[in-house]
Amino acid sequence: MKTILTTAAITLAFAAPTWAQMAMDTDGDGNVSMEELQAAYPDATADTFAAIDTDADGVLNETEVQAAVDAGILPS
Ligand SMILES: [Ca+2]
Ligand SMILES: [Ca+2]
Repeated sequence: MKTILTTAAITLAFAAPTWAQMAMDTDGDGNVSMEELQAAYPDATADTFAAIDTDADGVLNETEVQAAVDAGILPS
């Protein structure tokens, strides 16, 4: 039973950044737009968005959001 609980806790920890992305992606297209970022984080600026959008395609994918959470740019 203890092993099952530990595994569940680890799975939850790894899933958290994905939840952050899905919470922000309000139109469900799989990416977070500037508008969606600012809806979740009103203090986010265009500079913040550009810092997270490392491939500069104008939207934030799951990898970019997770990197931003890991770097402390976005709260997890
Ligand atoms: Ca979206
Ligand atoms: Ca991007």
